[in-house]
Amino acid sequence: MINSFLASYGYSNYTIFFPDISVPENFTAARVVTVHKNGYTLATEQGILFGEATGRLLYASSFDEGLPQVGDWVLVTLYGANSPAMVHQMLPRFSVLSRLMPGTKAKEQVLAANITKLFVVESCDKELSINRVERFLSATSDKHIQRIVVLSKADLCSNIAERIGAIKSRLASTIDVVAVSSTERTGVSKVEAYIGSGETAVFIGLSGVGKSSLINALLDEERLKVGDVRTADHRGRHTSTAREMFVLKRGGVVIDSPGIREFRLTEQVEGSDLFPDVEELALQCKFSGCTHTVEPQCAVQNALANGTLDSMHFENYQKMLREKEYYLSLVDRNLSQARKEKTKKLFKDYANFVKEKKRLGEE
Ligand SMILES: Nc1nc2c(ncn2[C@@H]2O[C@H](COP(=O)(O)OP(=O)(O)OP(=O)(O)O)[C@@H](O)[C@H]2O)c(=O)[nH]1
Ligand SMILES: [Mg+2]
Ligand SMILES: [Zn+2]
Repeated sequence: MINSFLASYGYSNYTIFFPDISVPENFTAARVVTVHKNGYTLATEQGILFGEATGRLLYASSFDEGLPQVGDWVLVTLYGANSPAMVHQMLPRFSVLSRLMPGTKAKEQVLAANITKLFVVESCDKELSINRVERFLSATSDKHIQRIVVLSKADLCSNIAERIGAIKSRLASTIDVVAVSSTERTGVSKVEAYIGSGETAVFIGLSGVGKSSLINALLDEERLKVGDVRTADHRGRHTSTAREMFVLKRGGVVIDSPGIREFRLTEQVEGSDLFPDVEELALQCKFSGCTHTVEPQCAVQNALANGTLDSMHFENYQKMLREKEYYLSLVDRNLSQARKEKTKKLFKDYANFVKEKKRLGEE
């Protein structure tokens, strides 16, 4: 019998993908709800508990599949409400949402694990960018993850049908498009209908598009902090700062995430018309490959120091450059091969763990 609290976090759904999963005696399965600096918020059969990774897990993860992320199922030992649970082993993942770490070729960063739905949120209070929608959609092509486009803030535009039509005509017919207004609560139930009991959905999109507002509407309570109109200005100040998981009343799990923009295409960075001031300054740096960080006689650093260059503006420029690197690393690397190897490795690790515990139990 699966514990009902774990079931509400999708454990039954998970075991459909891995029917042979076995939990050694004295251990129990738990799901990572949030990742903190020093540990995890876990959904366990005793409710929500704080958990810490064992030294063995920390050691093992530093050079292979990485540490558990939001959505991961793990094997834990519980010590009651007043002591942290110990996280011993990650269980295999049936799907991941990941990105390559900006600026590195080899490192993949898992954003969420064991998900079945990906909602790409694009807001209607701005000009529609189908390119951007496509880039976010390209975050995964996992066959276990259905992708849906959400046009948010439908109350703020008058041409919603036109926008839906424009997106539909560009995208594959397998990708649905729904319009919602979280403030007027229209279309919210359409989103909810995609998230079956035991399923896990992730919401991604630029900062300020209304991801947290939509999740609040789905939860029917103001659980998540929402950005005020002034700060939601797409300049990199995120209201949500962590990926976090919530259970819907009618079943199903949703993961909120901070706004991300890493699926930007390189053409938009090169020859971008957004940063002519920085580009011009960069031409005046003493060294041609100047990174504008530690080099002497750097025109950019000088301009920042005397206030003629806005530091927020420059930060944004640097961020865009990192994204360009990221994009370049994406196109020349066989990500799916690396992913397959990782999945295999994780499964082997888990199987070894179970075998070892079983042997110890028999001794
Ligand atoms: N008019 C209108 N405003 C909305 C709607 N949904 C969200 N907003 C507003 O948009 C702003 C940003 O909303 P958030 O939900 O914080 O956006 P977010 O995508 O979670 O942003 P980050 O956490 O920074 O990634 C807030 O001021 C919301 O009140 C909507 O349906 N209609
Ligand atoms: Mg948010
Ligand atoms: Zn410089």
